[in-house]
Amino acid sequence: MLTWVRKNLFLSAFLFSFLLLLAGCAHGTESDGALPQEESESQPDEDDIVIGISQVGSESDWRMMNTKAYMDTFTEEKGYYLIFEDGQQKQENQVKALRKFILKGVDYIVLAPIVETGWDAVLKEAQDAGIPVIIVDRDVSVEDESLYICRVGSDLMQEGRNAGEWLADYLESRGRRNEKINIVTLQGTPGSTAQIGRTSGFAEVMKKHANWNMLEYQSGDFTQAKAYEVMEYFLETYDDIDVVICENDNMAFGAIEAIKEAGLKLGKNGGIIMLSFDAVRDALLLVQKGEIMADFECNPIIAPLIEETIQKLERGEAVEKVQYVDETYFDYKMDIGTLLLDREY
Ligand code: GYE
Repeated sequence: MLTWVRKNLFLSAFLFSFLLLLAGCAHGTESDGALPQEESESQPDEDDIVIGISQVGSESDWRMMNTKAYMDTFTEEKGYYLIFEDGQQKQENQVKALRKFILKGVDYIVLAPIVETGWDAVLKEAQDAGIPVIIVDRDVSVEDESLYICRVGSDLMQEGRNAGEWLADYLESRGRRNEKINIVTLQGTPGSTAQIGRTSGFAEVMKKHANWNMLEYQSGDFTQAKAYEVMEYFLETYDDIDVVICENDNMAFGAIEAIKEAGLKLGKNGGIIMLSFDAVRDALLLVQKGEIMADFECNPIIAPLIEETIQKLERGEAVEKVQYVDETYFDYKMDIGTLLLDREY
């Protein structure tokens, strides 16, 4: 039987090849700074809308789905010419990509920023070049908010609050309202909105529960492999962990493997209570098994809302500065099997 790590490495490799294939179909995709062959062959049509997308990387199932949605939405048939750049989890690569988009004179820049800070200078360059920038997925923290048109993504702080509220209700329902509850958190990439929002949203609820004891926060960088190591460390260090908060599903996969290897139980019958974020398909299957108790959805399919925004801008209409996608949560009591039937991710 494949272990979770191996299974998901395999899955990631498969998805990665698939995305490479898709990316190959998009125009001008490159990763090493050299102009790819097809870029010299393929040029946008005169009335194409040229969009430069700077993506974070390919660190999680969520990200793979998020990228696929861009490819599916901004197609040639619909009159888009897409330049997709994978930042490989490094801000410097993303800054380089933005400068390249500016040089090329794209019509729109779509930026999924790995972290919130450090964007002022390059966004000013885009503004000076008259190129509208749409911030997607995570947020930026800049002095002058007119440097970008709007942000389209998730209310990541609300996701964190939802997790806290869910835990409070659950503990209450199990008669554990006043018990000391030891918690560890596997955080996402430090300084990313997904980390900041989820951590602080949860912390807000935690303040109302003096008996909740956060033993430690450690980053698993949103990846399964790193989370596996951090969870091993948590288990070696603390012998009474009640709750594990994983700030994304891939980290939950790594943490679950470490917990099982340590011979510990997960779930409602005296096991570790695991909460996660994203609600990708493989994680929902674990919710169904009761290994993840609740998963707070983060919708990766934001491309259609970005397209709607671009179309509004094309018509000269105003757009909302902050636009959130709809999200919900799933827990072990729900009929996951049925809802997976018509869920895309
Ligand atoms: O939760 C995680 C990914 O920024 C919301 O990034 C996104 C997060 C998502 O790697 O899986």
